Amino acid sequence: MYPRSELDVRIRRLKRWMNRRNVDLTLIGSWSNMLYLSGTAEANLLAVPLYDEPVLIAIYAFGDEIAKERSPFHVEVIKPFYGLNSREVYNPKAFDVIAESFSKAGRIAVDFLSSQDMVKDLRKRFKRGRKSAAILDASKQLERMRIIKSDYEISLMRESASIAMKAFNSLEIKLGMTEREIANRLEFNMRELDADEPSFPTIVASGPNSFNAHHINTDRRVTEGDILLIDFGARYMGYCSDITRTFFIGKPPESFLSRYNAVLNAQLKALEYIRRGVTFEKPDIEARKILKKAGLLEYYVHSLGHGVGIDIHEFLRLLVGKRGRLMERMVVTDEPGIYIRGWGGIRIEDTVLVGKNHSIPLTESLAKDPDYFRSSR
Ligand SMILES: [Mn+2]
Repeated sequence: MYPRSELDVRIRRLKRWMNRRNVDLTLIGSWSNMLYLSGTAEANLLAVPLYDEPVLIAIYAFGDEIAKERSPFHVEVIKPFYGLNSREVYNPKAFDVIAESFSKAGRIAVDFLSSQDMVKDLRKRFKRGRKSAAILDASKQLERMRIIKSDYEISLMRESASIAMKAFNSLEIKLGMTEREIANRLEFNMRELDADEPSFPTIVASGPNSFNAHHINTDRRVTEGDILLIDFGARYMGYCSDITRTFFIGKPPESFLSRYNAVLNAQLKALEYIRRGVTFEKPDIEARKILKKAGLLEYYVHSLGHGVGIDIHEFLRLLVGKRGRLMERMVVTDEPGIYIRGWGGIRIEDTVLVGKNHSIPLTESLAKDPDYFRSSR
C-alpha cells in the first residue's frame, strides 16, 4: 500500500491542474494512472472531483476487496444481478454511478480520450438537453506528473532493480538449457524475491536469435560459441526495472570482443551525459559517435533509451532529433545495441536515475563481463 501522504501529493497536483483548466471532474481508466493516483489498479474507474475526495468504482467480487485494501480512497461497489430471464438482468456500469454522483460536472478530463466508444458513452450520460459536458484530455498531464519521481518512487525503483540483479546472480545457466527454460528460471527467481511480476516478458535470445531486438523465446538450446542476450526486469509495488546483458558462451573470439567493447564504450559514454540539463538527444548522439568510429553505426537501429516507472516505456525517448532536456529525478534506460543479420546482436542496458551533476545507475552493479558465465563456473 502506498503511503497516504504520497497519494495526497499526487492528487493535489492533479487538482491544481484541474483548477487552472476549469476541470471539475477527472476520470481515470488506465491501469497505470489509476495505480499512480489511488494505490490500486483493481478498480474500474477512478473519479477525482475538484472539490471532493477521490472515489474508486469497483465491481463486486472483481477487485472491490483488493481495491479497499490497497487504496485509502472510498470504493463504490457495483453489484450486478442476473435473474432467470433477460428482464431480470441488472448490470449497471461505472459511468452510471459517475453520472449520478457528479451530474453537475460540465468539464470532464479523461485519460481515455483515444477510446472513442468510451468517450461516446460518457457524452451520452452527461447530456442535458442538447448540450453535453466538455471532454478534455488528462493523459498528457498524468504523463508530465509521472516523469519526475519522488523519493518514495525512487526507493521502489531501487528495490525493483535490486530484485532483478539478485535474481540474475542466482541464475545458473548451463549448456543445453533452452531459452524458455532460462527465462522461466529468471522470472521464478524474481517472484521469489517479492517481485509482483516480471516488468515485461523476459527476453532470452541465443546465437543468431540475438539479432532480433525483441526476440520471442524458443526451445533453442544454448551451446558453446553462442551469443546470449538477456533483457529482463522486475516490477516491485508497481515500479519497473529494465536491464540487458550480453554474454558469450565459451571463449569469446576477437570478432565478438571488439564489437562488445564498442557497445560497452557507447553505453558508458552515454551514461556520462545522462544528467540534469542535457538534451534528450545528446547521450544518444555521443553513443552513436563511438559506434561510428567502430564502423557499427548502421547496426544501431533504435533509440538509446526511454523513460521507466510504473510503465516499462514512459514518456521520453533519448534519441537524435528529440527535443527537451533531462531533469533531476527522471528515470531512463541507457541501452545502445547493434544487430547484424546472420551474426547476432549485442545490447547492454542499465536503468538510470538522472542526477543534478551526474547519472545514478540503479543496475550497474550487475557485472558487464561478456565472459561472466565461464568465469563464474
Ligand atoms: Mn528497455
